[in-house]
Amino acid sequence: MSTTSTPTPTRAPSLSRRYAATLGVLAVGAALGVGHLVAGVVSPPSSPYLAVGNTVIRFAPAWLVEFAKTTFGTADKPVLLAGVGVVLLLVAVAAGLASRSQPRPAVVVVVVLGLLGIAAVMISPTFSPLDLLAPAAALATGVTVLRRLHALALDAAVPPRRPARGELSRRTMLAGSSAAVGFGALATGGIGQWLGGDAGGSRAAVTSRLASATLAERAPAIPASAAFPDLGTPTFLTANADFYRIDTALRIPNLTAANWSLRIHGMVDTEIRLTFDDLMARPLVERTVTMLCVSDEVGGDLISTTNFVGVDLRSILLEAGVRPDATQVLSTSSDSWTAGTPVDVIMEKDRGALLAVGMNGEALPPEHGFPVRMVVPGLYGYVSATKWVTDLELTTFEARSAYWVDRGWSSEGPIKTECRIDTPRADAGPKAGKVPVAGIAWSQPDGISKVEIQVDGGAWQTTELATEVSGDTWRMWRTVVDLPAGRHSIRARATNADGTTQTENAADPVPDGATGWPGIVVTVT
Ligand SMILES: Nc1nc2c(c(=O)[nH]1)N[C@H]1C(S)=C(S)[C@@H](COP(=O)(O)O)O[C@H]1N2
Ligand SMILES: [Mo]
Repeated sequence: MSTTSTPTPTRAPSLSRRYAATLGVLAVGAALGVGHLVAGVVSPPSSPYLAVGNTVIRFAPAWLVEFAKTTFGTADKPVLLAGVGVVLLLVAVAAGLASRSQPRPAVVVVVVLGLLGIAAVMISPTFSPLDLLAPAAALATGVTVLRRLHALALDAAVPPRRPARGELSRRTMLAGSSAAVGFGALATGGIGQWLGGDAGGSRAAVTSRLASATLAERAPAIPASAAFPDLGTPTFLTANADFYRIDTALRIPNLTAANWSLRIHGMVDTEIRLTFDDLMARPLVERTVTMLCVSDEVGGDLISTTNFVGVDLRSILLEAGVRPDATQVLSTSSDSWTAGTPVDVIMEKDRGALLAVGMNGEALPPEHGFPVRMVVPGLYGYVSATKWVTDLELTTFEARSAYWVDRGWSSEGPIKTECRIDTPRADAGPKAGKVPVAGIAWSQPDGISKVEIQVDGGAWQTTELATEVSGDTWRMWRTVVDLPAGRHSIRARATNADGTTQTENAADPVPDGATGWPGIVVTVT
């Protein structure tokens, strides 16, 4: 606010239309530029511009996405991002025009935009707390620029006064500051873009390479009878955005296909180094796998299923020539997380261990390991599923220990036979009479042969199993029970392909996976 008083003001000073609009654009532009720069250093997708753009794309109505795809092809995303840019530009101009005499309306708009940026970053599937830095810096920059330039501009708008000798005229100062802010916005944005690399572009390129690749082996189609989503079980394949996520990464590694490589070394006859192109030049196979986290509690949801596409890991190790005394494949990610996998499990002919590059027809999402992760069906993720994998060392369990093993978890992590009750939900009050009961069960890699339930401590009753897809995936089950009004307890237990029933002993996830029969209590009305 100007403190200069004019002797007889005819009107309160106000900015010209042209400058007011410019001011709005400068403030929003500086905010986005600084946000993009901070994001380039911390985590590229946390750029408020990209975060808002990606959120719009994520929640855009299907018809709009379809229209963008058919009209712009692979340029659909840049076009949508440009659209977001145009909307922001219009909002910035309007905010500026609403603030000719007072900065307040534009400040409110900039704060609201800033909060939208923060919200977009927070609901992104890749969110981690450090990601708040970029939108917060953007908000602070936008408000500061707006207040400062507005004050200067009001000053310059009062009737001209002859500058004292050696003093810059207010108009010159305003023009200089505005130009500096505009230049700064472009420079910070540009540097942020350069620092952030082109992970998004690289992912899109890998997705289109996968779309046109010929697969040497396709996963069998998934019949509709493999899942009962109408009854409340998950869909058979988990959408990438819903796939559970576990990792220690404070920020998602900023890898591209071009800057990725994998070294296979240690107790091998021939060290191998693979670029992403080397990997893609090998036969690509597709495998449907249910992944599970060892931290999953009985009844928990750290379990998901996807169609991975990748390269058979065993064939690569055969080429390297694993020495007979090597017992462990120690895999390391670009952010130095490690997992230790038994060599003999990876080398089982039917195990199907993969270096995966795709998930459900797309490149791996950044938060699931783009560009390459390891996958070993039948083992918990912490001993097998290294994301952003860049190094495989053949060694022994005595010589090296992996991240979670150093923290008290077991060095071996085969997935245990388990099941879960999805329907009825414990908090749902089904109506008395025929009540559907359904859920999932798993026993990788051999599969499930039976799931039984028990109502109120009575006799165990066999349920109907869904069509089996493979032993490496979950299997849904369902039944209907007659329940009178009142409280009822339901328990379930699964039996694997060789006839072993999961243990009743309730155990915590530490050190090698939870056990126990899942149970719910429902109130029937
Ligand atoms: N680089 C890296 N890879 C990792 C982890 C990690 O912390 N860092 N966590 C592992 C664990 S414990 C699990 S359960 C799986 C989870 O994979 P997802 O996030 O794709 O579901 O990744 C594994 N791979
Ligand atoms: Mo895990």
